[in-house]
Amino acid sequence: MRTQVAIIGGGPAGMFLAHLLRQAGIDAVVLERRDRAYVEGRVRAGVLEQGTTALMRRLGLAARLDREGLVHGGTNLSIDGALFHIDLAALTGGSTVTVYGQQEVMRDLFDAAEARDLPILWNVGDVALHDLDGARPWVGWTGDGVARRLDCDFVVGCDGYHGVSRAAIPAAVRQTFERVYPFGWLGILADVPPVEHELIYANHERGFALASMRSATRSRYYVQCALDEKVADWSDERFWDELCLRLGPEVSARVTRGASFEKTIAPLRSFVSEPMRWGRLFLAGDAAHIVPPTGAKGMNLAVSDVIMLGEAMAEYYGERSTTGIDGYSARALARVWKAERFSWWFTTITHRFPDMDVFSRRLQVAELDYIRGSEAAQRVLAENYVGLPMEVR
Ligand code: RFL
Ligand code: PHB
Repeated sequence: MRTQVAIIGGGPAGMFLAHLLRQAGIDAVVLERRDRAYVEGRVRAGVLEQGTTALMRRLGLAARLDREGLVHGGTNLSIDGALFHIDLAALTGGSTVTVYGQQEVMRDLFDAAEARDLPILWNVGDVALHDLDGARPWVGWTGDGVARRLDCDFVVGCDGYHGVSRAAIPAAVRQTFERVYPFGWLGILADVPPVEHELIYANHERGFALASMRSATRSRYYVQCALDEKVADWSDERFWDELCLRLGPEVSARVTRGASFEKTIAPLRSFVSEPMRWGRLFLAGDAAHIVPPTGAKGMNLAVSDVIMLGEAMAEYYGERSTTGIDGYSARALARVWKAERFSWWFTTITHRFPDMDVFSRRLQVAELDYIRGSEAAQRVLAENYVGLPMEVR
């Protein structure tokens, strides 16, 4: 079997890239370790930047997004129960974000892939990348117990943080940068109306909380928890009590409680692996970098990576120019590090750190109070939150 671009992983990075390449007339095959139901079932991102929604429109994937997505012109911060609003649209000259779950994005990507006959190989095992430093790379894998081979011009590793692609770059070439945070997020989904029509990022003495949503009737809430805690320790009642404490009496009086139907704990991490290209291998999305979810940047970063890579490949096949692919790593990393910085900063001002003394707490409170009172500070937050430009050259 032969194709132009072998894409490892059928998450947001891999599937957006597959659609971008198809639009540019480039052949690609996606190799995904799991099945469609599994990938579509993962409850993850909730907030799309304008660059992401624009790409969905450009790829003809936005019919449902335009009907069901919740456009937010603002967001809220809260400090020890006192809420204040950040008018994202007014501060950024009209930019908004859209609440539309990653599960919905995946469904739209897969439905369109089926309609357009984009080749996706499901349940592939033992993916191994070969001859990446030569002109004829190939991917080996097993399907139905049989060893198989895909020859290609390029391999793109879109296989997430736990994938195999990153490790195919020799250790002598690869540099990694990492911060692991001493806490996680416990998240639930419940079919109850959201407490507020926009999100609330809450810093409370007891820890961070986030009020988000998936629709007018489905809420997504998170509370910061210790890393050694177990989901089983958190009954729904305990979760709602803790959430309400952290949101403060005024907001929590409006919280509608209900049975949760999803409850998971996710660790928080900042991580970057450089470079994002080695020979004929390119990395995109979580395979190359992770951000803590506080800034809602993870999936959006995967999208900006593949926009850059899609342009670079179109240049290569269209004009036989290697300028784009040669510049990909530096160009992508410049944007990645800005999102890393923002996500790290937003996490540090909103979370309770175990080693925090009174001085650090006072600084945190002062920083949030400064944001509340300063339009300049709010603009910096807003510009980053709605997303830095995803350049289309
Ligand atoms: P993914 O989604 O991990 O997809 C990788 C795919 O590769 C497959 N795979 C393999 N396939 C073949 N062979 C192998 N050896 C393979 N190994 C792995 C996997 O099965 C999978 O299908 O990476 P991708 O595409 O880079 O996308 C990244 C995003 O999923 C991620 O950044 C976001 O979910 C992060 N995230 C958020 N992002 C946002 O933009 N906004 C948010 O509001 C937001 N909230 C979140 C989040 C992530 C969270 N968790 C649980 C980590 C909230 C949470 C709680
Ligand atoms: C979510 O709705 O899952 C969500 C929203 C905002 C974030 C992270 C997650 O910053």
